[in-house]
Amino acid sequence: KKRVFSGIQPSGGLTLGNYLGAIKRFVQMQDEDYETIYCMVDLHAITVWQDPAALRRQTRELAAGFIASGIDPAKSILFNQSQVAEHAQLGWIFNCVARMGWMQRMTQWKDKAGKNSQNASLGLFAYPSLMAADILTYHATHVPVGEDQKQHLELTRDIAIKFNNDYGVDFFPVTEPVIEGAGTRVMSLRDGSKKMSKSDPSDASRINMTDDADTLAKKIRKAKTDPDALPSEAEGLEGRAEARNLVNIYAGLADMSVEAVLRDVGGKAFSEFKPLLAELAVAKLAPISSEMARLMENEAEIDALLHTGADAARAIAAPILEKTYDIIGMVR
Ligand code: AQP
Repeated sequence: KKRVFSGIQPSGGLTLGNYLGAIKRFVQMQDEDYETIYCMVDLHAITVWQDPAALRRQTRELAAGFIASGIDPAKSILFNQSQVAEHAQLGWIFNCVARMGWMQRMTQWKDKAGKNSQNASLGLFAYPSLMAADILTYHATHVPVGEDQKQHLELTRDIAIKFNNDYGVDFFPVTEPVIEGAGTRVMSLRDGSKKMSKSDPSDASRINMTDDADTLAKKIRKAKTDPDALPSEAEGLEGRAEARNLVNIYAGLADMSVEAVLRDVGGKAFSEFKPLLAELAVAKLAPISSEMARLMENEAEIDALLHTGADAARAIAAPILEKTYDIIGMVR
């Protein structure tokens, strides 16, 4: 059976990038021919400092965001990473498989560690190795992610292949990234060359899933654009990063292709297009954010769901970890 695993960090509030790049596809895959496992990767979040109270709130809010977006805990396994110790245990083994040079080439490491990399946490450096463990401790075959995670998924494949070669086994699957649709690369509203991110210091750069209608409309109105009208064909977006981004967002929210959106809005000025985009964003996101707020009123219920999800996840992960220990020669 095809098995999907993917995760999101509770390192802040959910953004439209997380929704269009990841969660929307998670929901679709749940109703396709897959077994689906979705995780709040709290161990990944602490690779940069997290305030404990904020981490707790963000983890529950992320769980609420998943459910409000359509993840059904009866159909998918939904839990937070730290409740299933197998992730960290297999992560250690993969730290011994992966090579320093592989990690040094990761662009997310280079971006997040910045110039002062001596001061970054060891966990931030090893992030992709733990991510490989997240996926492979379930023998997941498919991983839906945004474009920015492509390099980490290639590294996951390299780790699986090296492990299998080192030990002469055919044990870990070589996973397929699932990077599809218009929303796989949602960019900052202030800079079309930067990805929209939870941790961007400028709130105006992103759309949060919890933004109210007025805030949403204002952010879209102020989004950076160029002075030209929208083209009627996709080639006309070449070299127009901000225009392309807003059209992609529209396409992602409306479940349309970029070509179909441009057939409708080609020739319009941004002053006409932006209100249409704002109206669509409010229509799609307001029901999700109000459902999130409702779910957040009952934290005990969220915690219980995550606990149940963790039990189900562990039931898959534990035998795979045991077999891994056996392959590498650990006495049980
Ligand atoms: N801008 C984006 N466009 C499309 N997909 C995106 N994703 C994130 N941003 C975009 C996808 O969301 C999933 C979860 O990401 P994450 O929370 O694990 O980490 P991230 O990619 O580092 O996301 P952020 O928002 O930028 O968080 P911070 O600021 O904490 O690093 C992934 O599938 C990702 O591709």
